[in-house]
Amino acid sequence: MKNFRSGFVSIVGRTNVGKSTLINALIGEKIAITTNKPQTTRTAIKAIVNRENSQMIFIDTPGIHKPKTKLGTTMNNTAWGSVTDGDVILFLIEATSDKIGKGDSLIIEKLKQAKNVILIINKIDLVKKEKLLELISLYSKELDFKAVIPISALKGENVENILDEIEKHLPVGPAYYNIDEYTDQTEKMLAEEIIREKILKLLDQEVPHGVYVEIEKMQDRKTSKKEDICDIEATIYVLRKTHKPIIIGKDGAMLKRIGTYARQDIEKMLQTKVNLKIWVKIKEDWQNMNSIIKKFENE
Ligand SMILES: Nc1nc2c(ncn2[C@@H]2O[C@H](COP(=O)(O)OP(=O)(O)OP(=O)(O)O)[C@@H](O)[C@H]2O)c(=O)[nH]1
Ligand SMILES: [Mg+2]
Repeated sequence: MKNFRSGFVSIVGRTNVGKSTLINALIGEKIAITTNKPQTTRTAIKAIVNRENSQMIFIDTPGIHKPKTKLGTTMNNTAWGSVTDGDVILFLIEATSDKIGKGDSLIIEKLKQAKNVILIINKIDLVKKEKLLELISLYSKELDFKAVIPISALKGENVENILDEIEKHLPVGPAYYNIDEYTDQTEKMLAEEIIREKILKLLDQEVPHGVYVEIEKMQDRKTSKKEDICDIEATIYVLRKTHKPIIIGKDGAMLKRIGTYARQDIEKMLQTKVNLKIWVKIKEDWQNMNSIIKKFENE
């Protein structure tokens, strides 16, 4: 096809602005976990959108923040690396903000080296129209955006317009991925993230941010009634001794809730019954251990 276009699209912005909610909305599948807590996303996550005349490879990134651990530094490196890397950059901000904060100023500075930057004003469901106009004029003074698109990633509002706009700026090129591939995340990675999402949603800040999840076993089998079932064994690693009883809860009640919610989501993803077993272990200071941080590095 002569006019087929393809390319990479980075989604960048401060933490919690809705980058992962947007990537899910763009592909219509849940491949990135989303929570109201900062620093939810820890690695770059790819999602592929195929259209009649184009293929776009989106990259969701960790939110830009001030790192306090080696994990934080690795996450920030991934995020900063994506700011200028990509045929098109979607720079996300929140409609509720009323000035350009320090984080956004730093991002804008770096974006001056990028090719095609589109400003996405997210969470428009939370503000009035007049507020949007002010924000558009404020940011437009700072950078020459190819377009400014107000959206609600949560409600899927105006998301299709982003695809139309990106297509205009993609170079002519072939499809890099098969049409049936929509993410680089394996089922194991997705299941680990689903478990971590439940922990982030059910518990306060400190404990979930010190958690990482590892799946040791993921195996299909037939039950005695000849039904398909997937046995999954996972371990939640916590940062401190005091965190373990919090994750487990009184008489195991919290771990049971985490397990039930995670199992329901994993069943939906795998389209099969799941038997999920979870252990909790302590790994002190893992956020500063190179051997573990490797898992989060961008390959
Ligand atoms: N009201 C409203 N909330 C939204 C919208 N988009 C995202 N959110 C919420 O904003 C919060 C953060 O969303 P995420 O998608 O996890 O944000 P993120 O930018 O990926 O965050 P990090 O991964 O931590 O950098 C969640 O509670 C979302 O439900 C939107 O359009 N409207
Ligand atoms: Mg995210």
